[in-house]
Amino acid sequence: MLKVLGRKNSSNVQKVMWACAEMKVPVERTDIGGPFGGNREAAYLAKNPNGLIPTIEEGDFVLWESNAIVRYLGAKHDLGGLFPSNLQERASADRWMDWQLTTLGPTLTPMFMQLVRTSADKRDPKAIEDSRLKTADNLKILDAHLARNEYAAGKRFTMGDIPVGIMTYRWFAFPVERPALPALKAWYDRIAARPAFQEHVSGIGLT
Ligand SMILES: N[C@@H](CCC(=O)N[C@@H](CS)C(=O)NCC(=O)O)C(=O)O
Repeated sequence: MLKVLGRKNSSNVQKVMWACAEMKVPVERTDIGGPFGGNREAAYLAKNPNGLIPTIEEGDFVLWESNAIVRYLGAKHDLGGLFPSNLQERASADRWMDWQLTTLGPTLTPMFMQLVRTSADKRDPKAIEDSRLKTADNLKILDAHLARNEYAAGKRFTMGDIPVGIMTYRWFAFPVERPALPALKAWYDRIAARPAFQEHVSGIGLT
């Protein structure tokens, strides 16, 4: 069975778990990282020299980088579905996956670390506000796209919705002021109705 190494409240582990649940791929997940530790030990570093989660194992095959894992599993188990076979649809999905890793994630992560992983007395209000403003600016870009497209890659749910879907869950769960982004909210409501999202993202909550 496919092994997933990583704690279930990591956004990057959630990408893999959500994708597997969408495709009904059975998974054996082991808690690694955060309070569970294990990710700096030699045995883990031999699999993933970054010391980060997630890592997957399929027999002798080991893979890290969450979006690469989602692409690999999608191509293997749901070609033409979660992993589009149409090249333009696939490139659109890839684009939003890359944008989450390079653009949206780095602006939202400081706010997450402050509001969720830092005790109230140690928080830095300026870091939260900077992160809130930059994230809102980025989400305006996604909102404008979703005003013209039902999903990240166009007309249907694909792997392109997964990384941005998890970031958007966090954005709506934070106790902060948010600009009205109606297309983002309508898309998010469609995503949030999916049982696999409820099991692996919203059901886990902000922890
Ligand atoms: N680009 C990597 C980033 C992985 C990453 O930063 N993972 C975080 C959790 S979301 C991590 O391993 N943090 C250390 C820990 O959990 O102990 C990916 O997408 O897989």
